[in-house]
Amino acid sequence: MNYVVNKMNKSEKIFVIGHKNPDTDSICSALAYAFFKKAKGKNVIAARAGEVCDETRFVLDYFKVKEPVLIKDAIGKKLILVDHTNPSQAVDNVEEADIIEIIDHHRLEGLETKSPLFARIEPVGSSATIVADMFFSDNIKMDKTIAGLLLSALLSDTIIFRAVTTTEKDKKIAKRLAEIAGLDPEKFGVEIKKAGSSIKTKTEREIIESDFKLFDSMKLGVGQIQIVDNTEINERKEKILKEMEKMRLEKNCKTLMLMVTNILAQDTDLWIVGETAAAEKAFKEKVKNNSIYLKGVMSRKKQIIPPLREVLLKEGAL
Ligand SMILES: [Mn+2]
Repeated sequence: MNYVVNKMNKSEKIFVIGHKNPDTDSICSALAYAFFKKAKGKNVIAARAGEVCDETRFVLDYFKVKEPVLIKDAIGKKLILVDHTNPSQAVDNVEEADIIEIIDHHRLEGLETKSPLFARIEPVGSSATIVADMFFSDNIKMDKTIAGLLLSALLSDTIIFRAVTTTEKDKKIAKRLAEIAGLDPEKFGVEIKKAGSSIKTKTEREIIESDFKLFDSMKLGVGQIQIVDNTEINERKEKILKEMEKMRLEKNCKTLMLMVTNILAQDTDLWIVGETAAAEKAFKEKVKNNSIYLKGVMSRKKQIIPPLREVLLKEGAL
């Protein structure tokens, strides 16, 4: 099926578009909302502001849907923004576009528009939740494909209902979408997340560097990789540790860590090379096989760096 191509009057074309570095919510909400507007007789085309990621590729292939058209510049275009409002995340020159609608679930920041607009912003787990709700309340018929796309986006953004942003409304809407699509949300959600977090094609260095931050004053480097199944990465642990030690020397760090974060189990296996004393104090746990297991820990910024910083401050190392 093709939800992208539109044969109506070119001059009235409206693009519905998500943010740059598009995630599954940005792509699938745009596709579904374009379908919704077309059902209401509007000439709306789904667009994207960048390349689709592995997870989204899996979803589009699964439902045999073509990716939305790529837009690199917004000058002079009529746009509906989904899944963002911040101009810094938007397609280039969004200030020069005519924004006629917004559908989003983030806080409002930094956007000015040329004219009054229709905006629907709700504190729910995904933009797809809002789009689905609009289909249901306006009685617009939704086929299996649209339901599947919206369900995928909802499951992706809420990390299969585990994210703190998940609401009762998300769960209710997901149930309805799953019934139409004929899918089991939990099982299908894991498939989506697996497809998006495979490390098969990544080198050890790429795994460590995929989300890596240096904390110069602490002589510390911390990477993070998000996975749904620890088996694959554990099989490569020795090689990854070796590469971590190499990187530690290159970057002149005392300690180098890799957070192996399982987003389903909601835990982190913290892999460590170099000095480990501060980490043992900070997390009140002995390092075994270069790791400390941390239940409930997912955030580097909130749960890893502050306790380490505190220990180093106490010891006068900062
Ligand atoms: Mn979203």
